[in-house]
Amino acid sequence: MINQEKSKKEQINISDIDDFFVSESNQDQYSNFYNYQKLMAYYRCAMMEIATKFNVLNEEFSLQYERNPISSIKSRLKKINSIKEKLTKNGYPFTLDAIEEHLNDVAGIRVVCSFTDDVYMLANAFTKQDDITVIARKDYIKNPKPNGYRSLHLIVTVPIFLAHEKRIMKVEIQLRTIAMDFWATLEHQLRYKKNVEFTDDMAKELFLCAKLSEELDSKMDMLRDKVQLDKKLLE
Ligand code: 0O2
Repeated sequence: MINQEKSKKEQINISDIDDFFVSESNQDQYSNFYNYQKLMAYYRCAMMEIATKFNVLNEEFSLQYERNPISSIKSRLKKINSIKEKLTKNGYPFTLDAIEEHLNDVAGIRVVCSFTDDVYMLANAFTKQDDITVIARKDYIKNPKPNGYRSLHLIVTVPIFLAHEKRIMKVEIQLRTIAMDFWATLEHQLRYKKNVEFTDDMAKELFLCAKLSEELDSKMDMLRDKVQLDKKLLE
């Protein structure tokens, strides 16, 4: 069974949008508040759609090979302050249109896989689906970031079907192995520790840890091949 973490619903108050939506000032504050909540609900629906697609692929694969390619699926919705910060940083107004047009990562799904090959197998099976459109693909596994970060990132659109309309929503998907996830989670915690200077030596140590995690993935891939883990149950 996949360990699935649901994104917690952010509690926002009307005062949180006091200074927002400047260019939508023809609307009253309550409409803005309601419309913001509605847009966030659409993003949550899009995350559910994507998570279901990966759950289905996992189910099919586990029937054929008696193992789960997915270890966990996590989803998160970007917080209102981070949304505002990112728009402001990139010179956009804080409006609903700007959120939809200029932000790719309001809805984020992280799929943690067992082996590196599973990342590519799942990404290929997923992006082939005819309701998915790939907007961008960044392969930080083949080309890791200078600090050692590895993951496969996809920005996609997916339709959501509401009672009276169909909406096309953007979602950022990060696919990575357990080893990649372990490194990225701890690196994030260490790098953003408040009141502690992150030195060059620490960055070097982390880079070496990233290399170790890469080695670990390669060794696990070799072992999987040796035990012929992915021999089909029924040919
Ligand atoms: P959060 O809270 O996880 O969302 P972007 O800023 O997204 O428009 P960029 O920088 O080209 O453009 O995006 P990229 O490189 O695809 O990275 C986006 C996300 O990948 C980040 O989101 C992180 O989640 C993850 N990520 C990228 N680089 C690193 C890294 O070096 N270490 C770790 N731990 N995670 C990384 P956010 O918005 O930074 O944060």
